[in-house]
Amino acid sequence: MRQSAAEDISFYDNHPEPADFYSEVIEGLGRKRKIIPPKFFYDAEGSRLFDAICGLPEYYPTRTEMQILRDNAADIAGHVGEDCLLVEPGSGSSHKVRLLLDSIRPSAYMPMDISKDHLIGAAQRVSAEYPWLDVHATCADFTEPLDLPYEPPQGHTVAFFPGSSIGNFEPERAVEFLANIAAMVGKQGGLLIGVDLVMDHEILNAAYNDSQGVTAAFNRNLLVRINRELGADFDVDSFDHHAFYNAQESRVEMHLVSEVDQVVCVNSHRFEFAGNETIHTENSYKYSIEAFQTCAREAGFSPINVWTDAQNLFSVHYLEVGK
Ligand code: AVI
Repeated sequence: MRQSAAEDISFYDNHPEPADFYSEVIEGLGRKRKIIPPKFFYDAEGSRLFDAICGLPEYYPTRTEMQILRDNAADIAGHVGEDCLLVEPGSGSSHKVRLLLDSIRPSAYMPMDISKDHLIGAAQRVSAEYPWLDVHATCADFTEPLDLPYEPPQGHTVAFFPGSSIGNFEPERAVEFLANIAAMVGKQGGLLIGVDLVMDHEILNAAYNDSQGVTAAFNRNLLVRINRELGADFDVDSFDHHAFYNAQESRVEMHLVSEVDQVVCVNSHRFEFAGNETIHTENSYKYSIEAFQTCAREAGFSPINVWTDAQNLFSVHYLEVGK
């Protein structure tokens, strides 16, 4: 459904279902190995802490990906081709796309996010900064299959998915997500995606255990949020941040570790923790170039090109549907 949000942008509302925070927390804490999905990190404070993580000296992915985009913008544009509709699932503040817009010169840009107010504000700012660009903001849950609410009169569609957010999906879900994107962009379509590489364990461990404790605060904020929003009584300080690279699974795991035996209530539900028992809060998978290309192929894409930094920390892939 098309609604005009402001003079300069078009707005489409797919009315995404909000996640059921309460049910997912109760279900996750009721498991033998307790888990809480990482999508719940991002309340206002969690989003602020994540932005702070992106600027930390140890957290190399953000600055490395941005440098790759900056250094290769013209070459990337050459592969993406002229006059595409550029769709960005999970666009947030639409920060990184600004590194590409002047080179790619898409016929239209479609930021897509579940948070309506944030989406509209960010889309309006892009529109004001790039007066030549047609902006079509879409409020939708990008993790679900989606038909685009707007199709350009001509040209192909390319999705942009930076930040290695693909790493926070379990591998089977990552392939499913890529297949949804392939269906969304259609036959002539493409995908430009940022993927964190497998590397030296020390660099990875440092990136998720920063010396200022910002990642620890980000992890613990999940419990602060559960206390506030779900009426729980977590003693937040009695849970330690624990993050480490699991080489066998090719992922960084984040956990919250109970320092002592304790009981926590979430509303009327009671959960027992033994000392050292953990809540698994995030997996961040790392892919070699070949491993990611295998996933992309399974999802119906062909690898076209890949750009990396000199230290081989991060990769940006361009994929096209079929071929
Ligand atoms: C959003 N995502 C790609 C980040 C990551 O590296 O997996 C989230 C994060 N967790 C701890 N630090 C950053």
